Amino acid sequence: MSPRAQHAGALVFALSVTMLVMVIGVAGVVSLRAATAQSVRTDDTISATYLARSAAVLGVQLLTEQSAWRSTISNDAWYGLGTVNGAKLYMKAVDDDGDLADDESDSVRIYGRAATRDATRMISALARPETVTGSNVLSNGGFESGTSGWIFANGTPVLDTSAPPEGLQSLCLTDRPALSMAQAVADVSSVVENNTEYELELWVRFASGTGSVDVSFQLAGSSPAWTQYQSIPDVGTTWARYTLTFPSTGSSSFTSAWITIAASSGTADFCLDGIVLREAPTSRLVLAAGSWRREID
Ligand SMILES: [Ca+2]
Ligand SMILES: [Ca+2]
Repeated sequence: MSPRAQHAGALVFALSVTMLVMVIGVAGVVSLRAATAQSVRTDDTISATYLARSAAVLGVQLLTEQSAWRSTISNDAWYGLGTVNGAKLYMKAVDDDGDLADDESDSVRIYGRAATRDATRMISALARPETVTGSNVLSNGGFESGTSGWIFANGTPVLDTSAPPEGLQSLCLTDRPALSMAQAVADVSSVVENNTEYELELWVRFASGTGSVDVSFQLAGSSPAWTQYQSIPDVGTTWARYTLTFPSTGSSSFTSAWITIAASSGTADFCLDGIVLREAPTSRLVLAAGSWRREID
């Protein structure tokens, strides 16, 4: 059975020669090339074995880079990865239930296959999805260092030690003028990156009544302009924690980046604490240790 070549549009593998060589280097093919005592045929067989393993590793890496891979590739279908030293490399993903897309938490078995001049080898390993959560990039989001790192508008910043939801103090904007948006602004120019989804978490409350809180994330100097808004309605007087997700920052360069947290109405004291900005959780595939299996072609 020869591997079934898939239509190029089905899976766009951004495969670079550099990446391929890097992965194959990890698998040890480079050192094998020095084994000159081997007969050509034996060398070819060993190369095919290592290249098959490399194909599986490369397959996992390529799938991880494509967030929608579960719906863009077919279960148990071979995809070509390219040719290295005359060997053709392929990979496929197999879900035991036959459906890659029905459950993102399903493990899949990744197969790598290499066909050299005189040998074809196939090897597989189990790949488990793992959620990766970014680290906080915002400084002093808990106001434990006072107002350091923050700029405020339309209100007087006052540190409040009475009942902070995190740490020893929160921050309230008091003496708010009517019909103005009280704002807490953080410069995140040096910590945010392009092509990244972020999420912002915060504790928020008003001293009285209810109101909405608007959070904007702006990349200044980008073209086209990039500003995203998220609104939290009905914030009350009890501390509540919210998580807001922002879409990818895109590829346009920017000169500065700003997070603005604003109370849009009323004059009640507006209080914040525990503000965290981090990369939104992403899912990646991780090869399970000890799960490699030689497959019979
Ligand atoms: Ca499934
Ligand atoms: Ca705090």
